[in-house]
Amino acid sequence: MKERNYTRAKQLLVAASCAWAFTSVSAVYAAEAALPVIVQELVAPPAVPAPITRKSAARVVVNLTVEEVEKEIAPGTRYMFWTFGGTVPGKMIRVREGDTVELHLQNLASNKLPHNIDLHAVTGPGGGAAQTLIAPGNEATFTFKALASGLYVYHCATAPVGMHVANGMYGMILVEPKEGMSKVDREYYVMQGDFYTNGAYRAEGLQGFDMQKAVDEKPTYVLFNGADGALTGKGSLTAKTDEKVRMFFGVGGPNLVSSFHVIGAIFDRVYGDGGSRYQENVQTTLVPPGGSTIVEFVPKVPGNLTLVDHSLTRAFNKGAVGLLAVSGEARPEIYSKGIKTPLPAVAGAPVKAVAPPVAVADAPLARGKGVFERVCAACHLPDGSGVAGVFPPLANSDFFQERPYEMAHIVLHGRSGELVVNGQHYNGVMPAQDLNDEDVAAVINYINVAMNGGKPVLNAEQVKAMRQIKQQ
Ligand code: HEC
Ligand SMILES: [Cu+2]
Repeated sequence: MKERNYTRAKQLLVAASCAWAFTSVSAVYAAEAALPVIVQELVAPPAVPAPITRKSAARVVVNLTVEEVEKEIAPGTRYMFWTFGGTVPGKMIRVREGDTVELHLQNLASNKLPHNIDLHAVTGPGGGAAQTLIAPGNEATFTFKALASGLYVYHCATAPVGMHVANGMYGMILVEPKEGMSKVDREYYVMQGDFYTNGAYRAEGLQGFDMQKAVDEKPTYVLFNGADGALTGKGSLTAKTDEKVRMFFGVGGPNLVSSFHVIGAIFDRVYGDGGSRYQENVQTTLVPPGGSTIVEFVPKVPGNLTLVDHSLTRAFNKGAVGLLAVSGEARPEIYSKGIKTPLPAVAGAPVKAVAPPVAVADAPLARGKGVFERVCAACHLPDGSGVAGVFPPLANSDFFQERPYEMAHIVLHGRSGELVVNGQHYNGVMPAQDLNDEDVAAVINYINVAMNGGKPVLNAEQVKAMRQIKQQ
């Protein structure tokens, strides 16, 4: 008897909750139907979709296409990337807190593998992974509500997940708070990822994926936006002095944490972990794989600011370098050019090889040698032989010998972007060297004479003239 009553009560409860569920579901559908439909504009990184100006919820339709594409991972080195939208990172999605997102994932028929998407902005098991798992030649549609504002990573979650992510299958979705975000002058979208190729760093030709290196977490490349040099040379980010810059930075991984830093800038605000609160006046911020940060700062003086993972061998030996080229008026009260003078010689101590200016005519090569050892040898090595794939040789350099005179431009203004020396590709960043005209002439002449079998090619007057012309 007791038992039957209990069962009856349960039946009633089920019936009641069904009725409740029915009305509330249809109410929800009615509300959803009323939402304006907006198709998300998708732009290639480092560009970002436009800020949201609307003040109410919408149904945002996102059409993402999974594309397996062979592209350059470094100059002369190719790799088969798996992507969301053809780019690494995948195209950024931008919605408003409370929006309903209708995500269409297409797996192109020309692809070889099944893929899916797990968005960290989703509240619910798997973040959409199960709903969107599809073989090539199919489309999956999945709808979710963006309940919480923040900057979220999305990624493929198809087994082996580490491999899909290592091949470039990640991107970010920004859920703006209801009240919107403060206005800035520039917004950029950068993601770091670790890549595992069969060959060594910058080994030429098409490279395959090395699962063992991935398991050992020993990447060949650590990159911003999927390619060595994606954000240097022609790809450099740009800003003007006093402009407010916002970077949406995330880590796809699959394995390495990033100590994200911009050399020459202090972040005014860091929305740590891509969340709602900000910290002020930050130098370096830690971003885990599958995590993000929003940094804001205002460059005050012109010059190149360098984006790095402050685990520095990743930056200088594995590719995690980018540039923000800042233009504008110099402000010596904030950032001066500096003065360098030799220390007075201590009695009895051996005299340093830096010759005083008056002795130039007598010993120009000695002066050049001194500059070389003090300044250039740190990167190009004391014998000028360079570091394969990273710092080009200055000794016996065909590039140098072709136009030794013009090399002064490189010393004066710095250089980034692709470069071929003795048949080997380089794509690094050489900072402008803060040297006076005599020293620049001396070091170029020294390199040409002592390391390339040439003759002196220029004097301080000519360097002075070259200083006025900024080449790119
Ligand atoms: C912080 C490291 C660093 C320092 C210091 C440095 N260089 Fe470089 N240099 C580089 C890198 C990296 C490149 C390649 C740039 C590129 O890929 O565009 C380069 C390229 C060059 C090139 C053109 C390529 C070649 O091999 O002929 C010349 C010339 C050169 N540097 C001269 C100098 C001289 C002279 C000095 C010292 C006054 C100097 N560099 C100091 C890093 C450095
Ligand atoms: Cu995948």
